Amino acid sequence: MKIGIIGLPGSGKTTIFNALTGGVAEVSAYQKGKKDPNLAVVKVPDSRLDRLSAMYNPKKTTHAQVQYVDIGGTVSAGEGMESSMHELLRLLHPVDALVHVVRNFDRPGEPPRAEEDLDALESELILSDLIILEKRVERLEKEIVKARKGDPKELELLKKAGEILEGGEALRGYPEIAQSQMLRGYAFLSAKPCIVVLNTGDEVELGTTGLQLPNATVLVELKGRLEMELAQLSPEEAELFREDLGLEEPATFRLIKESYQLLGLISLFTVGKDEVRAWPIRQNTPAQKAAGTIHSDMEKGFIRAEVVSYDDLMACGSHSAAQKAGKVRLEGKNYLVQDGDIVDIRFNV
Ligand SMILES: Nc1nc2c(ncn2[C@@H]2O[C@H](COP(=O)(O)OP(=O)(O)OP(=O)(O)O)[C@@H](O)[C@H]2O)c(=O)[nH]1
Ligand SMILES: [Mg+2]
Repeated sequence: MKIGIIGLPGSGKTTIFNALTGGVAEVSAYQKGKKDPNLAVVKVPDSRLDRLSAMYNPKKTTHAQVQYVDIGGTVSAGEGMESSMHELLRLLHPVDALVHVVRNFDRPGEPPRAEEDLDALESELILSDLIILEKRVERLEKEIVKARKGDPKELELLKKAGEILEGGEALRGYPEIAQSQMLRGYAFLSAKPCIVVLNTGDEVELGTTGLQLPNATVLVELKGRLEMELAQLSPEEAELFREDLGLEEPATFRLIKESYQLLGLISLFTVGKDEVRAWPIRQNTPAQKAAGTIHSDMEKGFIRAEVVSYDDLMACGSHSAAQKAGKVRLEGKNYLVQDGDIVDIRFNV
């Protein structure tokens, strides 16, 4: 599961990336001509996992993970746009969702223009999709008429998508199109789920910038530079600063949690003396398939899943107490795993 960080040049993508990862990737790289994306795997914070870990005291605690790619110097309109768009497409093709960073801090001589910046890049995503789409429609129409190959259904969907894009809207708000298997291969950028990150300067109060969000996006506002600096301190130091600033948890936690949700992921837990672990699975995954996330043998030889919900386990205080209270269930292969289920797979190979 990979998330691409995009935004106009200098909007703070690498700063946010560093805040997410506690890393020290070089900021302002675009001006220096660096093009290689920064890549990092980030743990998904989960207080439930922490409490389970305290209950079982395992040798190892393993969080679910999300990957972030920071793509340096994303397109700006005008000269060279076509080639930078091409490069952008190549880099963004494999990502599952987008984090769109918008500058909301002063730059010498350039006060923030969050709304305009947001619209500018959103329009470029739409335009880029439209270019791909029009070429494809043209070819498909010819194929269908001349050679009687090519799928008319695909053409119909593409035309529908074209109308939406021409109306200036992203495809992500239209599940029929954004989630269509038939159109998957095109990897339309505006069809990818998207979080808008408003990167607010230290001197501006959070929540005071009005912003009209594009269709079907989620907003997370944070102070990127401050968060980056905090992420680079030791946990003890960071905690002290946070207390001083009246911050409860890193703002990036919300961003990571939102991205996890945006990807349609929920967590199931496995617990034991060796390891307590959160596993990312897609919403509405049946138990047998979910078992395959843990180990392919568990899917193949699946018999039953022993399940207790996180809330029931915590309310009862221990697994055996939950069992006595009748809260531990045996579920079959078609049971849809719920977020926070603690699962023990019985299998036989
Ligand atoms: N005041 C302030 N400055 C910031 C903030 N975030 C980033 N900056 C500054 O803005 C400049 C650009 O930040 P980067 O994180 O490199 O931005 P970027 O989007 O990765 O830039 P490119 O990769 O060059 O497109 C740097 O000088 C940062 O220190 C912020 O929250 N507040
Ligand atoms: Mg950068």
